[in-house]
Amino acid sequence: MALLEGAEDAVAFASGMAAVSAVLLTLLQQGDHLLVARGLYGCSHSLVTEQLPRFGIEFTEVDFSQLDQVVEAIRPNTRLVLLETPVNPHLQVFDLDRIALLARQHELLSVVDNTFMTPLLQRPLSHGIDVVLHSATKYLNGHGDVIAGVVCGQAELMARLRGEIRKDFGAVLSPHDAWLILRGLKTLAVRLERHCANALAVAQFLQAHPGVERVFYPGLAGHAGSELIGQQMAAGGGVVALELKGDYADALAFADGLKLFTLAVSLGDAESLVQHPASMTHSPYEPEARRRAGISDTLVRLAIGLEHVDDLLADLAQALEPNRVSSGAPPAGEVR
Ligand code: 4LM
Repeated sequence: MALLEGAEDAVAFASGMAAVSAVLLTLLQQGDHLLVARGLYGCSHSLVTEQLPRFGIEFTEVDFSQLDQVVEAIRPNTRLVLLETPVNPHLQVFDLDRIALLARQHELLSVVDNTFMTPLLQRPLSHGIDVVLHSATKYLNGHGDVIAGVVCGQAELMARLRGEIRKDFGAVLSPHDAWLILRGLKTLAVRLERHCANALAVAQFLQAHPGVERVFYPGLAGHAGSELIGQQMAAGGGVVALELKGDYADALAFADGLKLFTLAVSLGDAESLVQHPASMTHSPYEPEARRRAGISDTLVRLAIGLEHVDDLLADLAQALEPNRVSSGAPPAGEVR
């Protein structure tokens, strides 16, 4: 992973969240403040907004596409910026060159969660970012059967993560899971080609569908930050989000109506997955924070798998047929 990300070293963890928490607990102290992207994965959000404040670490949520607002949010005790790009789940893309420069100018550490891209599509360290991390649960493993995380960066920080933080907090990756990820990495390049090609076809199909209000996919012209494709990102990735025409119940009925897509959180598996951020990955958000992050009740996220694209499009077409009725109650809020 260090070679792929162009880092001095890398450290593996037992989950993506263990990687996120280890980085924040290593780089921040009581009394510090950090800036985080709106729309971060729900558990990263609750780590920052619910857990860290218990240890005297404050945060501000910012829109990293509005750098003047980011600068305004910097305080004397701000130490770090944390973002995903594209950001979970509506896939807004942020300019890493500009964010890394801004962080340097203000003596802030910059941390990028590169889970959605992998180092084959985007290498944040090459843009001047200090630390890059992954949920290896997703594309790096690729088969939906491992939970793991990785952090990449300078040797000194990695030595601290390995020798102190991971040891003392105990989130060690099992050898068998490490082996499965190494096996997954062998096919990462070919899998990503298929994920990205399928995702682009799905995004184009949805964009032309009358039942769809809006499609979010970085590979579509006009998407926020799509000009960074080819510059910062090699392709749009394998995740597509859409807003349906209708309401909360229609979004759930659509997700339930899909037959090939499994209703589940996660992404980067061989199989396509569908999830409803407001009740699943982003349920840890307070409703107001969710609204600010642009996560509406009708937003549905598709993690496009490796199936034949015709099968995916046929499944989407049947689930989007009008007059589908909701099967009832939303999934349990605890499913993250
Ligand atoms: C999901 N995500 O979105 P572990 N960073 C990012 C993520 O999307 C996730 C993690 C870290 C989803 C899983 C339920 C950008 C997770 C956390 O699940 O702890 O390996 O990764 O569906």
